[in-house]
Amino acid sequence: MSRLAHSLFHLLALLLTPAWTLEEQCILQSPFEPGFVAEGDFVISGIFPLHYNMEMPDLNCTYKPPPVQCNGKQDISEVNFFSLYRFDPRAFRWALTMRLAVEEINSNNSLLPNHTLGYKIFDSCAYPLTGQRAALAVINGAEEHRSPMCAGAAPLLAIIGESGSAQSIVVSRILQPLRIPMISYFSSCACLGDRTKFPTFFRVIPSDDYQVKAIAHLLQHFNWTWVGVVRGDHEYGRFALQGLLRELSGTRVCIAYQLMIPLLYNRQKAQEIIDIMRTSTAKVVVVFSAEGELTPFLRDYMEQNVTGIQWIASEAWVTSAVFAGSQYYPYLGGTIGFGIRKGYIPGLRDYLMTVLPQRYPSNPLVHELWGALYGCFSSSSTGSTSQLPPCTGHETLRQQHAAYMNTSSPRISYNVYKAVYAIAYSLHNLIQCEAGKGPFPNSSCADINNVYPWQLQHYLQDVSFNILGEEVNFDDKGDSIPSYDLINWQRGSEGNIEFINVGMFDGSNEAGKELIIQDGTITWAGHQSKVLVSV
Ligand code: TCR
Repeated sequence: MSRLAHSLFHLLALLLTPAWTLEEQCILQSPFEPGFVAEGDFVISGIFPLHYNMEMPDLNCTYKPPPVQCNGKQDISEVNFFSLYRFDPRAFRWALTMRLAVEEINSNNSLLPNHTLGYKIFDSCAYPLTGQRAALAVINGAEEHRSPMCAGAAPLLAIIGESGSAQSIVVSRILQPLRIPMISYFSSCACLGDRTKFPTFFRVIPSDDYQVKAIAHLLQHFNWTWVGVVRGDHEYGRFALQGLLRELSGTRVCIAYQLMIPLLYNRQKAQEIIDIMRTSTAKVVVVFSAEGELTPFLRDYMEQNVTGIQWIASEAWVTSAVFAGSQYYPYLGGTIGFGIRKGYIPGLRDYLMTVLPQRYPSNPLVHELWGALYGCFSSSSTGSTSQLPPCTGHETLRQQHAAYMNTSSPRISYNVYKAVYAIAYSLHNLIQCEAGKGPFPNSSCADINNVYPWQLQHYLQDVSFNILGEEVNFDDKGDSIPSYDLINWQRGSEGNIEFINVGMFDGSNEAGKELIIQDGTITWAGHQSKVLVSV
């Protein structure tokens, strides 16, 4: 095993292994990787899908199963660097955005004055099982740190995470007995809005209940009568489809077919889906999927030269930079869908520029980032036994990761940013509590030296603040304000795809007035300016 892979394995094992002794847990309060842990008066955790290649151990029980690893074997059908490491620079950007927000808050004298936020960042590997292990690692010791053995260590108060809905469901169930609030940056499944099942769950992304409403309005607006639906094999896909069926019942729109891309990608199944899409007269297809699972499907779809489909993209892929290359335009041009609001985070780009291997020589994640971005191994200090060539300084940014540095209008990073601020404002309100006028029994306030997560949750529920011109608050289900941009995939000057705003959906407007469409500005599938008929 290369030194890089070895140290990475070590880090992940450290992050993911829940079986620490109490003594070790105390030690973990000190930074285990410079840059990814910081002490503070109030500690929050972030869980991000930094890798996306979980390897399931063989469970035939003839020998002790090894631990699940985040960085599994490569897929031999796609031998390239990308599949070798399965490191997601975009998720790393989200993690860095959390760190930037914490640092900003700590240097802000009017928000949370005289107190500091600390953080710990964990990798969930983008799967429910590994997300579960990350959650166990996060909370391991969350209670024990209140014990005298770990005196002085600040307890964990909240979690920024998880990513996908399936992961958040698992993590939320684990946090529930400890009453630790979590704020997800992109779990949008309507199922998570059930407070009886997920009492500590909050999110800074609208529930898909609003998105399916918006899509149903859109289908009716363009008089499409027959549409197909394709979805991923997870809660997000399942509930979104259910919601869309609910919204369409009683309307003129009918579902021609409902198909599922299997979680473990299977070419034969994909072929069946492609054949149905090709032969059906319904040419409008709504796809509820994340970009990762859609990538192999679209590769197979494009290989067969199928055209004439008008795609309706779900929010998770409607602004996917990975599909923006010119080779996609003949197949995906004209796609339309609802995207969450973007925001410009001043300072994010400069901040990302400071994350250099020279600056963090012992941080394996930074080396991985470099490998993923430039395809070279950057460390001189560890002696390169990596499978990558050493960096010469003349590499160019790999195209599939160019989006890492594109910080002009982030959506998910912006959500992470808002989530951290929501916690900071809540803590700020908590420490401003006036003795005798507090919200707790006998009008008491929280003890600032021993704040409990449920006390923070009380303030989180009521928090309301303005950030970069946008109002942030949560309704009684922990949901945030439902507002989307309507996005259309148009041809850019270099033949590439550009994501153009052609309207909006504001779920807080009165019924019938939520959707605003600039009809004339839309480009349809096949580079047409006239809307297609789907019967
Ligand atoms: N909710 C999806 C996951 C997801 C996503 C995204 C992933 C959403 N938006 C953007 C990557 C980028 C919407 C879920 O599972 O809930």
